[in-house]
Amino acid sequence: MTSSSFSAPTADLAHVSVDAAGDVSTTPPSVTATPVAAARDVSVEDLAAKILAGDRSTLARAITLVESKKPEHQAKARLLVQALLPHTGRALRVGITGVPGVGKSTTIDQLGANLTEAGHKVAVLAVDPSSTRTGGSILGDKTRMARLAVDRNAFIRPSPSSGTLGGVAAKTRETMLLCEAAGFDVILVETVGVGQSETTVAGMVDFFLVLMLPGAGDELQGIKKGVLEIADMIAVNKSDGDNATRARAAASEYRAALNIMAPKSAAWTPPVVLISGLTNQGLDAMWEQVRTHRTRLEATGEFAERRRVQQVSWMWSMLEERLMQALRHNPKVAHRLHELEGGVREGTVSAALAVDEIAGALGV
Ligand SMILES: Nc1nc2c(ncn2[C@@H]2O[C@H](COP(=O)(O)OP(=O)(O)O)[C@@H](O)[C@H]2O)c(=O)[nH]1
Ligand SMILES: [Mg+2]
Repeated sequence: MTSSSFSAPTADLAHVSVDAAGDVSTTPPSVTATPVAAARDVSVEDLAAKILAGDRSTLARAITLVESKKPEHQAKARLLVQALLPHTGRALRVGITGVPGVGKSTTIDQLGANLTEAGHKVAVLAVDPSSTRTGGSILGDKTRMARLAVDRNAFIRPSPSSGTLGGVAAKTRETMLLCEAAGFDVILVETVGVGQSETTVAGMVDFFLVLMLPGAGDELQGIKKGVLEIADMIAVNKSDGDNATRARAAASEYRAALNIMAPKSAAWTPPVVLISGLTNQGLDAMWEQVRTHRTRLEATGEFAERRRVQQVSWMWSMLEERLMQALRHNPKVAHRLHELEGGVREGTVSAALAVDEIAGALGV
């Protein structure tokens, strides 16, 4: 990468704008951009400088660049992220999951408000590949996060509205880095308790928080063992009013369940806490646990090691995605892929033979 590539303007980019809902629109050059404006708008150096200065609209526009499918936008986004890399990594990254209705948005809104009140800058990102199908649940979430939505020290960004989980996750990671460069020191990544997305989010954060509903017995049966394995803390939400007793019972069942599992780290036993996102009860104590976790794992070196491991696995998953894309578009094999897949589906070609032919055509 040369330094000149940072300032090379791409005319195309100057005309991309983002509306309030985060949608991208492209307008003809004659309407929006003078050549001067174009140069100003597209220079990676300029974007980087404005992001570092905490300019929110530039941050929003840069995230749109990251989310764009156009190869030239992606290339620009990569340069931008690379340029900002030295200014990233200072935030505490927390993933939050739980079934729909458990109170993620309510809790994030209250927790976020507590944190900005204490002087933090909070970015809320979402990884929700299902939002493609449901038409963007986060728009509803934004109204649920009424306080943060109007808080100058908070920034809410919905999940990218299309793509595979891998694609959405890659964009969320880069968005996280941009937010860090813009001065956000707490990143909350919300995800739904569906399929692989929890593991994916756990793989990009320092701390993974699982929200549970009050109620024991039956509900405990429904817990996926996998989510307990990746949880750094369980918070039983809605522990208010009539729920208080049931919440305590649930908490002891979760504690028992966690007790029989090998902890991820010798320095940290995942606690089970009782909270109410609605009434703000227990949220300070919950956040204190997040901070204690960081202090303890920094002392053992695990905190930094976890990030290093995450970065390397990020590299490999991006590489895999890129290689698969190249494979699908490779003229030597593209036409055969479909036929071979059909053969494997019908049972006329063995999977191993199909792989042999494809790999052979690629010379690997
Ligand atoms: N009683 C009570 N209700 C809550 C609490 N947190 C959320 N809720 C309610 O539960 C419903 C779902 O909350 P929401 O934050 O949208 O859940 P999400 O789908 O996990 O984001 C809403 O009606 C909230 O008002 C809580 O701590 N106590
Ligand atoms: Mg929600």
